[in-house]
Amino acid sequence: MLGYVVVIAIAALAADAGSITMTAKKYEFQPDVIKVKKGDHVKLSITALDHDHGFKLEAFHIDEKLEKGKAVEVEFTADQTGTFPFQCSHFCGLGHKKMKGELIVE
Ligand SMILES: [Cu+2]
Repeated sequence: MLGYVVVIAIAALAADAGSITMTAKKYEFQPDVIKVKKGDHVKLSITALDHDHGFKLEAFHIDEKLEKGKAVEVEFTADQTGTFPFQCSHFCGLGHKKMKGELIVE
């Protein structure tokens, strides 16, 4: 019985989290601006299309490698307001340093 209650609670949490689909390719993330509300449980599903890339969102201690063609789930709680940069953290070519975006938490 207790197990059943726990399963329902997890399902409710998952339903609460809006999932954002993102792609990464030379040299951009799409979308490159993400807006969420403070307190949101954010779930990103990121797929690198053309090359291995990386997703680094330092303010939330996230640094994930994105293997080409494989969707990577990144989850965190947006518990602070502000504008936070994210960038590619896996060298992918000449434009690598320009491959970045912003997370806006309102
Ligand atoms: Cu890169």
